[in-house]
Amino acid sequence: GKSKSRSGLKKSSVVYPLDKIEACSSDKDKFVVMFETLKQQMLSHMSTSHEMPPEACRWVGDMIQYNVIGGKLNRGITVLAVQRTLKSAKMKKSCKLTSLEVARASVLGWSIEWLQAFFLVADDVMDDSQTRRGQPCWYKRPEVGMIAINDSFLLESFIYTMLKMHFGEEEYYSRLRDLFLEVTQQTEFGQLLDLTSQPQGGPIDLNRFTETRYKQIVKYKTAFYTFYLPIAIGMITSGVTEERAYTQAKKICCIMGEYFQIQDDYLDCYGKPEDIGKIGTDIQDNKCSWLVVQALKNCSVKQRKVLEQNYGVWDDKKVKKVKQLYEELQIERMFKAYEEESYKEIQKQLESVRELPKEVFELLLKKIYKRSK
Ligand code: DMA
Ligand code: MG
Ligand code: MG
Ligand code: MG
Repeated sequence: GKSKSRSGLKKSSVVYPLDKIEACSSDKDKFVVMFETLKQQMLSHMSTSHEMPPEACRWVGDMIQYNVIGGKLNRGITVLAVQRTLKSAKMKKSCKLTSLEVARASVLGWSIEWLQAFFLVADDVMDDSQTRRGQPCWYKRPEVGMIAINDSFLLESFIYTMLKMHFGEEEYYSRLRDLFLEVTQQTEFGQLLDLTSQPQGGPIDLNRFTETRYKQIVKYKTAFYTFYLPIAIGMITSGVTEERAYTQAKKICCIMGEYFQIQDDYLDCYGKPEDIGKIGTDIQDNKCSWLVVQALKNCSVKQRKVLEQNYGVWDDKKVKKVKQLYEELQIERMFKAYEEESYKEIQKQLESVRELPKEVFELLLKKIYKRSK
């Protein structure tokens, strides 16, 4: 039959492992089942539509396995939860998703996980990181090195292969694709602000670590792809068309994203590597972290000098001095207080949600509140 479109992507022949999905009880297990199918589809896209030799396919298969798997999958699984919540709201009773609905929502969930893998592979190169998800960063592997840069591009490109393969015929296809493109660009703007918050090579300018700058960095580098994207995807595929609903979702997601990145900054310094799967680098990397912004807001002239002389250097002794200063200023206690307060603030904001069921956001909030990884 007509199994190939003009672009060479197989569409009407797309098959979903529905039996395997039905055999799983949890969302997470169902979601994971879909991974193997997608990986195989991307590999056969390479070999069948683009004449890539077996060794190239093997490289990409290993690369996908290494970088897409191993995270918490919160973003991906959220797409399933949002889909179910919006279906229930539409039917005015609580309902389940069919296996086909689960499979298709999982493709979109995995697209976010692929996007995240793309960002992380590149982020680790740029941040000089050593480990990620409890293993060496991809670029740190001797056989990889700077090939990691092209691998990150490939991870991104597969998102659009998956979207077209599975959703190319939907009327909301272009809206979906534009959302991914837009969120990717926003995240890259955020990375730009993150990477250029200090002048390269020059002396450190602590005046640039302001609360305003901080908020802008985290909104762009984290909030859009972590919170807005999974929710907006669920909304698009559920047929939500009122712009007001998207605006409201964006607002709440930005507040939650700020909270989430402040946790990430806290964990960079105080998290256990065995919990967070990575070794912190924010002090060495001269990052505009929430911790340094708080330290600057509360330090004496003398303490500011300590920061000036020790922040932003790959030297364990200097890192230790910065951490000692954080001790003196009780930054850890300030974080705990912030966490409580922010949680209450988010719940207050949720009270005024009208355009969407509150559960959409509550599910996400429950997953991240007081997280240790
Ligand atoms: C996270 O920044 C943002 C993106 C887009 C990956 P980060 O460098 O703080 O992340 P991590 O702490 O995981 O390296
Ligand atoms: Mg990083
Ligand atoms: Mg970074
Ligand atoms: Mg971090």
